[in-house]
Amino acid sequence: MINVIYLPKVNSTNTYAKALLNSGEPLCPYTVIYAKEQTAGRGRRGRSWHCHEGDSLCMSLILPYTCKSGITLLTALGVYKALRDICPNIKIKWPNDIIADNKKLCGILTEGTKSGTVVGIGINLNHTTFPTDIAHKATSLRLLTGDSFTPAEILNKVAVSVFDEIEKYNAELTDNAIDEYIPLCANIGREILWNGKNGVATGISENGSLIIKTEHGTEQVSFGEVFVSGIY
Ligand code: BTX
Repeated sequence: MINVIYLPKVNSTNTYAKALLNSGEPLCPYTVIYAKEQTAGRGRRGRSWHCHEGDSLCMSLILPYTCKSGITLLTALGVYKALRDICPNIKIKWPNDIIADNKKLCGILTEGTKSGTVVGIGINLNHTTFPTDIAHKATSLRLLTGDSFTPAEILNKVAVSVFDEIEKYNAELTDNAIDEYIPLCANIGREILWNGKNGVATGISENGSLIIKTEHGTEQVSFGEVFVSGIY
């Protein structure tokens, strides 16, 4: 049973969720923060996440586990499984996006606190247009399927699926989790550019790094920025 804390308006569901976790207030298991309107959605490294009321789903799950890199990958697996029936051509873009048509449909922001981990999930539901700066790299379920979606129906599917994946693997990136992840990962087999270097992604390591074969050998990239040839 999921406990949804509904907020009509908030700056960031992740910021709210972290404050709640740190307050020490007892929380039901499977707590999700959901905001109808998010005014200052955050991405990684201080970047912003575009949200538009009625078009975006903004939610944060509170997990009673310490923050580990595998949690982002398990969350992506959960989001993928929740959305694949609605939109079969989605893929996971390591480490934190769900993509379709080589554009970003969903972003995941994982943040640790001393009492647990918050995973923020932003999904573009009903957008038909995006702000100019992201128009070339963003897509929505509406643009992909022609249908409209209510945040509540998608929230429930996604939250159940993500909590399932995290619990199934006890928040650990096991060999089985990696075996599930790899065929769904858009990076694998593609040319990767990072830090002025390039190579082909061949796998995921046990700590969630991307394994890249270069002309000089094999390298592991942890959560830095990588560019995948052909994807935004
Ligand atoms: P990221 O840093 O990987 O991606 C952020 C980048 O994605 C931005 O710099 C911009 O180029 C692009 N972008 C911004 N908004 C969108 C959008 N709506 N669709 C596609 N591309 C976009 C990704 O970070 C993690 C995002 C997590 C968002 C959730 S929403 C609920 C929770 N609360 C919160 O503040 N953040 C999370």
